[in-house]
Amino acid sequence: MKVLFLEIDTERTWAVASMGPAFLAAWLRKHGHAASGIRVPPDEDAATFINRVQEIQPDLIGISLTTRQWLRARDLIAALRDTVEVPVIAGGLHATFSPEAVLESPGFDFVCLGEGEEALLELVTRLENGQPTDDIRNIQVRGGMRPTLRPPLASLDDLPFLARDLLDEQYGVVHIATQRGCPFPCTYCAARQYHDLYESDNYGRRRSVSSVMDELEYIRSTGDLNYVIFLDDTFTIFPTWVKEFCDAHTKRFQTPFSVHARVDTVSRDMLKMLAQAGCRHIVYGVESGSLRVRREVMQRPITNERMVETFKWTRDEGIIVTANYMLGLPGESREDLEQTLELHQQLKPHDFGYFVFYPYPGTRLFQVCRDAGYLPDNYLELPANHRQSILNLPDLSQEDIAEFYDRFTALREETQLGRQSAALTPEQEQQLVDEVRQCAATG
Ligand code: B12
Ligand code: SF4
Repeated sequence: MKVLFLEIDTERTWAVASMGPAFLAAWLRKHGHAASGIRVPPDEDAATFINRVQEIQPDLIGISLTTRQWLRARDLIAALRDTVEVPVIAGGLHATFSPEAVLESPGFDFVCLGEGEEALLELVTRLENGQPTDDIRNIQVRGGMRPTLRPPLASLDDLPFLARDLLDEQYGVVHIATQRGCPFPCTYCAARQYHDLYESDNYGRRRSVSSVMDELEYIRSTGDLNYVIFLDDTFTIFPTWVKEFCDAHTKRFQTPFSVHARVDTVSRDMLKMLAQAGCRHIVYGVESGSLRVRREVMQRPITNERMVETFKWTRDEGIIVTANYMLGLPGESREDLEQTLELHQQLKPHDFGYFVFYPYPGTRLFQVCRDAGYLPDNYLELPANHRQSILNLPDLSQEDIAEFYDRFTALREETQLGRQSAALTPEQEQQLVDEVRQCAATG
């Protein structure tokens, strides 16, 4: 069977396409099916998109959904199905936690809840053989009941390497996933919700170091391997795994790489080891400068002192450090946001990201916002981005949040200009400022 995956870009084209379809395409190919992907750029109109799909003539369309992608995906699929009679299945976090809303929209026949490899293969096989499709575990059918779930895959080492042709990678910058699931309870995080979906503490799994090394070796032997971005939520959980990884990577590759980490999962020794193994960049989620907000709202009780110390250790090891902040959470005040700006001055990261809070379906804070009446009635019709709040909060107005967002943008302009070692021409300065503003306008 021929499966076509769609990557729906919204306001900007991200440097890498969704990982989910690249996993699924590899799995389908391993089992004898054809799988390909197309990316729908932000400015492509529906007619052009439909023509491109028609040229490929797929037997099934697969679409991976984050909440941000949902509204555009909904419109494009409705337009497609006016012209082309092809079954459509959606998966990913948004579809998993809003299956009914997705299946009520024209053109969507199936939703996959949770991990997709085995479920999609079963659906494809049944469709190919003309068998019924209404009793497949993890697959909810339009108009059907919520399905039961099969257990998560026992070992991630059984997965074939990613189908990189779907990822749209360039310049030998490759993306690797070594784990699924995250053990932490952050209340705003959609990734965390898979643990609750499967009602299991065993959802978290990690590939063996040798499997990761084999994938890197495979990439090197078939193309360019210049930089590796590990897309795991928290690369630094399980210190023994990290040590084994660093030893193996130092011996075999030394390709520069970057990771995401939580401050409370790293030690000075681990940072030293990572730096020696080639780690050039770490992104830490700081989220808020207010310990009260981190403790009471986010369930991230890391102290400011620990953060300042860890940022210093990271810089001392010559690793570029990025901090990520959030603004506009329920229970947050202007004073809390001032504290975030103050903490930023102490952390001194090389760069930072700042994201207006959006309540993702399935998260605990989504529930809090709904129960407290902070969500507007038409929230499903509002764009899910990280630059504009959709909430009606009692202690922080949308104007307050917008004002702080602008202050973060101004601060980032300053940080970026301050990072330059050589003097810039006025044109170069303007270009840098424009880039920061463009990022803020599409964040
Ligand atoms: C890597 C990553 C990225 C990458 C790649 C994008 C991607 N979606 O893969 C980049 C850097 C581009 C990115 C960008 C953003 N991301 Co991001 N990202 C992640 C991250 C850390 C890992 C995703 C991943 O690879 N998972 C591994 C794969 C295997 O899991 P999976 O995607 O769930 O896929 C499995 C199943 O869901 C299912 N499945 C998935 N798709 C499909 C499709 C079909 C047809 C079927 C049958 C099944 C199926 O099968 C897959 C294999 O088992 C997640 C956190 C997380 N752990 O999920 C956040 C996450 C997906 N990102 C998030 C966000 C908010 C963003 C940004 C908006 C952030 C920003 N403002 O900069 C952008 C928007 C991107 C977009 N296109 O909309 C949120 C999404 C929340 C939500 N409900 O929408 C998450 C969950 C982070 C969080 N903690 O809240 N992101
Ligand atoms: S925010 Fe990060 S650490 Fe917290 S649950 Fe999500 S992925 Fe895990």
